[in-house]
Amino acid sequence: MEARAGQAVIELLQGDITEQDTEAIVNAANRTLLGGGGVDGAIHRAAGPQLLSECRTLGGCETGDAKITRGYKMKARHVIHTVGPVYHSAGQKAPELLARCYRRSLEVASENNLKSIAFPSISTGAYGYPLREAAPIALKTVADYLNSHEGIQTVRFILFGKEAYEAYEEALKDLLQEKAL
Ligand code: AR6
Repeated sequence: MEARAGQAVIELLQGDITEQDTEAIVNAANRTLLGGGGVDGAIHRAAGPQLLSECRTLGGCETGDAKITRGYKMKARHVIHTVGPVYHSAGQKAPELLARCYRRSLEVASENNLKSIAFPSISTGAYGYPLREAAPIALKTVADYLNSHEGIQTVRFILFGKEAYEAYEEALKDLLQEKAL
C-alpha cells in the first residue's frame, strides 16, 4: 500500500530492511550502538564488521535521538541508527519518545540531503511496544514531517511479517480517512 504526503510518498512493504535500495535504512538500535538482536543484528550481519568499527566512534545514542553511519556491504549507502523507548520502562513518555525517533531520523536524512529512507517498526520487537499503538504514531509523525519539509521523496516502512504489515496498513487507512495526510 502507498499514500502521498506533501511532495513525497509513504510506502508499506513486507520484507527485510537489509535488502532495501533506499539511500538510507534506519536501525532500531540500543543506546550503546554496538549491535544486538532483531533488526540491529540483521543490519550488522549484512553490513559487515566495518559498521561496528564506525559505531564504536559514535559514543552511543540517547533514546529518541539518531546518528548516521555508512552502510558498507549493503545496498543502502547509509544507516541511520535510532534508539526507541522500552515500552514498559518509558511509561507515559513512550509515545513522544517513539515519535522523536522518526522525526530525528528524518532530520538526519534531510541534513545529509537524502531523498529516500526505509524504516523498520521501531520498538515493536524486543522493546515491547504494541504494534497497534506504535503504527499510528510512526505514520502520523512521518506524514507531519513530510508535509512540512521538502527534499525527502520516498519513505518506506519495511514490515517484518504479516501482523506488522496489517497493523501499519490499518493505521495508514485511518490517517487517509481522517485526511491527516
Ligand atoms: N527487517 C525489518 N524488520 C525486522 C527485521 C528485518 N530484517 N528483523 C526484525 N524486524 P527489534 P526494538 C522487526 O527487536 O523492539 C535489538 O537487540 C521486528 O519484527 O529489532 O526497537 C537492539 O540492539 C520488529 O517488528 O527492535 C535493541 O537492544 C521490529 O523489527 C533492541 O533490540 C523491531 O524489533 C531494540 O528493540
